[in-house]
Amino acid sequence: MRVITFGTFDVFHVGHLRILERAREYGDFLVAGVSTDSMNYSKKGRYPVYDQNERLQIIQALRCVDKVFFEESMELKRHYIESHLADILVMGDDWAGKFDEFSDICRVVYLPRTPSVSTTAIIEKIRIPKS
Ligand code: C2G
Repeated sequence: MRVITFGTFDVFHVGHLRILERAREYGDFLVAGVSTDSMNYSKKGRYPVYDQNERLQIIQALRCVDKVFFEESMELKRHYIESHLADILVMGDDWAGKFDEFSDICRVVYLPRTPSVSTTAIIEKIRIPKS
């Protein structure tokens, strides 16, 4: 079974690791789509802290990830699922219901997010207060 998941994975943390490890357990091949910097800019109005090549390299190096690619647009999800021959789409439950439209071509699974960790919280924690 081939599993696909998507994410920005900026300032990589244990919540990212856990979703990727759990996604991999749903099959025997995990493909991870890493969102591009320009996709982030158009979605959130800001660039990630780590650029897309750094984020891709980190995800690629993980034992639980078999293949990586750049996710250039949210609108291409159906194309990515099909072209990577994915049987199962796994996402964190902050996306619950959002990708149900793809259940005609694959199984769609939402897993609970790891509590108390996020890129935003880490950035806040290390931000040096301006004096
Ligand atoms: N995640 C998690 N636990 C956390 C934080 C994140 O399980 N504490 C999961 C999210 O639910 C998501 C994955 O880690 O499935 C990646 O999260 P982000 O890097 O925040 O990615 P996002 O901006 O949601 O990008 O096409 C969809 C986008 O590419 C998803």
